[in-house]
Amino acid sequence: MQNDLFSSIAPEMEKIADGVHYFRNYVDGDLFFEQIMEVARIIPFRHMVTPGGKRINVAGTSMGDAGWYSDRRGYRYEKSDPLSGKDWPPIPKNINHIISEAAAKAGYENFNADSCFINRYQPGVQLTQHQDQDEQDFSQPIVSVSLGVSAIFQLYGDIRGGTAYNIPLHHCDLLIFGGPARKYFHSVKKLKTDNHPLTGDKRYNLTFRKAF
Ligand SMILES: O=C(O)CCC(=O)C(=O)O
Repeated sequence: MQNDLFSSIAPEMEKIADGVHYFRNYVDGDLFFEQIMEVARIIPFRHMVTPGGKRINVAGTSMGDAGWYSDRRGYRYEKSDPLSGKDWPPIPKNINHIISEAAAKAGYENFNADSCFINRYQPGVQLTQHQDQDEQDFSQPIVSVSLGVSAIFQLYGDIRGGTAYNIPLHHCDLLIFGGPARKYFHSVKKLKTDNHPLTGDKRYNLTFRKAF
């Protein structure tokens, strides 16, 4: 009986592939969502453009010592917001602690994010296939936290295209990819129209990275 009981309890962390670890319902959603609202109050979400001039449909803002940025000048990290001139709000220590602790559980000791890009998805919005390659040290993982409406995260391999491994990401889930998966191409499928009590029809994703 006891074995049945224990096997029905989901493990805290699931290894999906080499370098890819999934933590279901791991973070305190209210804590992370309040922080997103605070960041957005200081540096509002905006739609950036690609270096080719294409509007990015996922809206973004950042916190940390550096914020990921894209415009006609290219993809890069900026120490302050090029639009307002303001510094990005800092990543609160308690949030960074949660992120570092999860990374350590997945085998990434001493991960200390200096940048967090916050994505906001409206219904119908998708994130096209890309690699995260604007950071300096690829031995550091990417730690991603999802809030609100669920979405399908798609993980490919080192080469663009091919068949994706689909990972459904729900409110409060945390996903880490690093090591051999650090530069895997990935995308997010079109967000379905749905409603979440905390975020309404939106999905938010926080991507913690070591930029410098
Ligand atoms: O929204 C997500 O789950 C992924 C975000 C992402 O891939 C990125 O910001 O590079």
